[in-house]
Amino acid sequence: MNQQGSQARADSNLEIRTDLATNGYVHLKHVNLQQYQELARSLGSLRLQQDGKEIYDVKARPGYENRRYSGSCNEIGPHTEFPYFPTPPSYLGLFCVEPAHCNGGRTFLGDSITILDKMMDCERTRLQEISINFSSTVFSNGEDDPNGTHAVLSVSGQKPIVRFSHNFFAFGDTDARADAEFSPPASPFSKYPELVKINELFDQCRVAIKLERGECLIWDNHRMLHAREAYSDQNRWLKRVVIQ
Ligand SMILES: O=C(O)CCC(=O)C(=O)O
Ligand SMILES: [Fe+2]
Repeated sequence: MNQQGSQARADSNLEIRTDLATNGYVHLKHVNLQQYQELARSLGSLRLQQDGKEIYDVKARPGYENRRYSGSCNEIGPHTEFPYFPTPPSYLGLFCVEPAHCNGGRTFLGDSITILDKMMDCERTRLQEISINFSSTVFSNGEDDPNGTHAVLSVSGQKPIVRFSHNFFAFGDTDARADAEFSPPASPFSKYPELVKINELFDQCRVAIKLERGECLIWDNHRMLHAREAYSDQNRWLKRVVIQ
């Protein structure tokens, strides 16, 4: 690579980091898989995902038809990724190999700074006290425990970490079955109105992004909640990175 090329790359990397810090996410167009991976690695180390690899295919596949999960075409409610980890990944990325050629399949992002701003002081305090034993019956990478008890909002570090899982709060599993009963009486949503409020505020403030081929999204997973709309095109194919 010549010096000019590397300078241009450094400039654009700085711009991306600034956008990430300001908006909580970046949506980039005209990137290839290698550029996406390089950018991801410049932000941190890539964590092994449920298939034991650094780059995970978000694509419908047999066995998950009945799950609100990345391996299905189903809707997934607002969540942050891997809330059960002692420290959830800092960033998440999605690169589009094949868009959904149908209605649906948009990725939604909602900023917890905006959401928490619309809540009352007592509700924000309560979120720091609500301790959830998050767990998944699907996730396994052979390294990390898919169980962990954490506050929904932790502010002990340099910047707050939000942990949220509509699937877990409504159905008791971060990768819940699609036919699970909604909000059984003992569910966190039934117990804690603050969680229901976050869910409603997410719907009001979210941005909707339909990824096209060669586009990627990278977002701050401690700050942004994400969700996915149901779709029918089985060929929709994204590549996800989890950056620590
Ligand atoms: O399919 C999507 O747009 C996102 C799915 C998701 O929640 C994830 O891969 O973490
Ligand atoms: Fe997700």
